[in-house]
Parts: sequence; structure tokens; C-alpha cells
Amino acid sequence: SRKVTDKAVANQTVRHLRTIIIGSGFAGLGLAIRLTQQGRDDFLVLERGSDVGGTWRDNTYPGAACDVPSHLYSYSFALNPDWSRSFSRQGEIQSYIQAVAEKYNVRDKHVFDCDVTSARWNNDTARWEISSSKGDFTADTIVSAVGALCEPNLPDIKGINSFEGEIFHSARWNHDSDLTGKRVAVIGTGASAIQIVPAIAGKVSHLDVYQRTAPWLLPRLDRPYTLPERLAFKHIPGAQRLSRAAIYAIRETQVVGLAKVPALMRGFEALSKAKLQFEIRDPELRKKVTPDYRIGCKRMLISNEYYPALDRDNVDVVTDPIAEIRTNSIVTEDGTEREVDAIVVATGFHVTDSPTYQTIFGRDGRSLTEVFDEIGQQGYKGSAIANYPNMFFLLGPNVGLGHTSMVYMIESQINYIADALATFENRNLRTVEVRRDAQDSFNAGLQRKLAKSVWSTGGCASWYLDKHGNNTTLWPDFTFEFRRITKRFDIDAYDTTTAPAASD
Ligand code: N01
Repeated sequence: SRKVTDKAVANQTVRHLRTIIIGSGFAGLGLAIRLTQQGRDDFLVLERGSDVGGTWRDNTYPGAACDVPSHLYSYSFALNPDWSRSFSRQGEIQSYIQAVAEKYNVRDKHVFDCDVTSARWNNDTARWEISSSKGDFTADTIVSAVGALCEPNLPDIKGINSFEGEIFHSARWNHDSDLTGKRVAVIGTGASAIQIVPAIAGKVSHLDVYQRTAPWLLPRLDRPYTLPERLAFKHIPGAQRLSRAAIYAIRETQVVGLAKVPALMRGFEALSKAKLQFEIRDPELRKKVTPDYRIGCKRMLISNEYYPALDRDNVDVVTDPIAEIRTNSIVTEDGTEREVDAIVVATGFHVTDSPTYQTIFGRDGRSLTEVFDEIGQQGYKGSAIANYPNMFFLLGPNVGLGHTSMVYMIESQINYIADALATFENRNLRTVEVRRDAQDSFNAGLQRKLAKSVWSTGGCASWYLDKHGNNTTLWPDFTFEFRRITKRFDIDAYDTTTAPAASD
């Protein structure tokens, strides 16, 4: 068998593959497993990190955990009866992903520490040309599986580069830095920050939390699984699938409030406000952290520790906008200067303006950035984009979720893309490219649904919106509807050309 090792790659100047997958988080790894199961050997996964896991490899900040229940947050073909608690922590999820890569024997298909610097379509050869830190590749088809939350967004705050203390992004946690006894600032109050704050509040001498927009918080129903539960998941056939189905069904009902009748979200607001009342003693602080938009408009967060952490004597919430960062302090617009030893930048990711878009060049030579600048971050079923022949996307436009497991969406896309790649082969295609009219009508349908949703009507700004103000990141319907439309590759929506009969 043809084993692909880093050495094998290094020994060749340009290596040609039938398919190249970029990225090995849940998405890329899942597709690699599927292709292997289909008996395909002619593909490689290029991964810039030194291990599988993607976001779960990168986000190692204190308190990192998933806000989707464990049983739903695993591949359907590799359930894990050993989850230790109802909401898993980062380390356990990363170990699960590593174990799946081992079990399905796909590590050999990876080139790790391989940073893809550009991917360019060549019309004449009908191949993708890929440059990377591990050399050049060509491929008939490529699949981007880089995910939406992988490029840290470092805020453009005046003076940030002059800070002389320790400063790092939540997704690039510096484990050499010991925050014990230090004066620390956390910038941001999103899903990452609300996990970091309670995890460090007890060890730092003082913590300033810089809040631009207050998040809505709901209870986190997290607990360790009991021994009888774990035994049941392991030994009673169907017990875990039943648990998954129940969690899935309950979570799906949220779509009605989020996407169809936002007024229904008021019940969640009442619950969240009661929680706020119960967990924060200081009325001034309560006022500061009360959100002023409809719940669900931004991602709903779950935590039982965040509010109590804010209520500690050594923690302050700062709501005045940051004006400047100096060598050892942060200055807000009201002129107050607060000294700090370390800054944690929990300001999220480049989503609709990902820098990776600048490095992908399609049929007319334009980068994805240029195309999205013109029409917004649009795609077809999250899996293809007009002007990018022979390229598929896992976690492309409008497949994100605010309420349930992305693994479900990923597996739907794996069905679709694996079928597309098989069709490509079986029909001896040279090129396959989604038709612009198919993409346009798909997006018109999406935007009609999104216009009614809480993400559009809820009165907030969020990373869900692209520069045209359209929500091009979230799926606005039941996830089983997405599963339905991705069940089979619908070649009618694509322009195709056929390869000449093979003579060499
Ligand atoms: O990032 P975010 P995140 N000055 O973009 C603020 C997933 N996730 O890393 O709201 C000051 O949500 C920004 O303020 P505002 C999940 O999908 C999941 O926390 O834009 N502040 C916001 O408060 C999540 O949605 C899990 O006004 C600035 C924060 O920084 C996604 O990842 C855990 C600023 C950014 O919040 C991203 O979450 C973690 C500036 N210049 C993440 N720029 C779980 O499963 C931004 N902000 C539990």
C-alpha cells in the first residue's frame, strides 16, 4: 500500500492527488474516513497543525468545554460510550478525535505542519495548484475543511502592539504564562470569555472584563454521568442512540423560536433574567450586564459560573469602550487608565472575512475575498461556490448553527461531497462547477427565511453577518431539512465537462 509520509512528500517537487482536503478538524477528518471507507487511496489531508482536532486542538484555554451535549457531539459512526459528563471538556473531545483518527487508520493520509499558502485553479490543466509550507501539490478536486472559527481576530486597538506585558488570543493560549497573582484583563464577553473568566478569576489578583455587548446566559445542565448511566451507554444496545435522539429532538425545537417566530424566545429571556437576578448580588453590576437585544440574536451562552465570577470582589466589568492600550495599561474613552500585567484577547475570529479567502483563486483568477466583496459570502448548500470549479467546502457559507451540534451538519455535508466526488469519478468528469443561477436562487430562499429570524430582527450586530449585512453563516431551518437537501449530489445544479477518454 502507498503510505504517505512527510518524507515522501518532501522528496517530491510537485505531487499530484485525485483529491486534497485542507484541514483536519471534525470535518476534514470525517471526510478522510469516508473516502477511506469507499476504498479511495488517492487523497491527502493537508493540516497546518501538528495533530488532528482543529478547533479542539487549538482552543486549550482554561475552562474550554463544549456547549453541545456530549452524546450529540460525536460522529454517528463512532459513538463514544465513555463520555465522562453531559457537556465534555476540551481535553476529552480532543482525545476522542485523536482516538477516531487512530481507529479508522487515517493518520497516514495526513501531512501535518503543512500550512497551505495558496490554492489556484488552472483552467488549462483543470487542476488545482496548491502551494504550502511542505511544498507544492496539484489535485483534480479540493475540499476546504478549514472551519469558520480558526483565524483569530486580533482587535485593531490603538497601541496594542506597544503593550509590554503578556498578551495572547483565547485560541492561542500561552501555557507558559502563569496568571497567578497578576492583574489581568479579558477583552470580550463571548462564548470563549465566559469560560475563561470563571476559570481564572480565583487565581489572579485582579481581573477587568472589558464588555462591549452583554451576552445572554442560560443555565448549563452539566454533570458527571453516573456509573449506571455509563454502564447503560456501554452495554445496552441502542441506549446511547436513544439519548442522542432525545437531545437532538429537544434542541431542534429551538429552531422554531430562533428562525421562525422570534417572539417565542421571550421565554428564554425570562429564564435568563431570573438567572441574572439570582446569581448577581450587586444591582449596579446586574444593570451593566443586562443585554439590550433579543435573546438568540447573538449566540446564547450557557454557564453557571460566569455571573458569580463577575460578582467577585477582585473582578470588575468595564463597559466604557477601550480607547488605547499602553505599555502596561488599558485606557477607556472616559479617560480611566487601568494597569494590567496580562491581557487575554477573547475577541473571536475572522469569519466572513477570513484571511484564507485571500489565498483561494478561482476560474477567473479572482480570490474568494474579491468574490465575497462583490456578492457577500454566498455558496450553494454550504458545499460549493460558483467560480470555483472542482472545489467543495465543508462548513462553507450558511451551515453554522446556534443551537445544536455542528457534527450533524458536517456529516450531512460529508454525504453530499463524498457523493459528488464519486460522481466526478464515475462520470469521468473534467470539471464540475455550481451554476450561478442555482446558487442565486438557493441564496434568495435562505435570505427570505433569514429575514424573519431573530438573527435579523433581534437588534444586535454579530459575526453571523457579512459586510453586506446578510447572515451568510447560519442555517435558518431545521437541521434535518439540511440533511434532506444534502442527501445526494444534485448534479443538475452544476455545469460539467467530461474528460477525454484516458489514453495515457
Ligand atoms: O468569539 P465571539 P468567541 N473591542 O466573536 C468582543 C464558538 N465557541 O471566541 O459582542 C472590544 O463570540 C465581542 O463584542 P461584541 C461559538 O460558536 C463555542 O467567544 O462584538 N471587544 C464579543 O464579546 C462562538 O460564537 C464554545 O460587541 C471586542 C467577543 O469579543 C464562537 O466560537 C466556546 C472587540 C468576541 O466574541 C466565537 O466565540 C467558545 C473589540 N475590538 C467558542 N472585538 C463552546 O462550545 C470583539 N470584541 C462553549
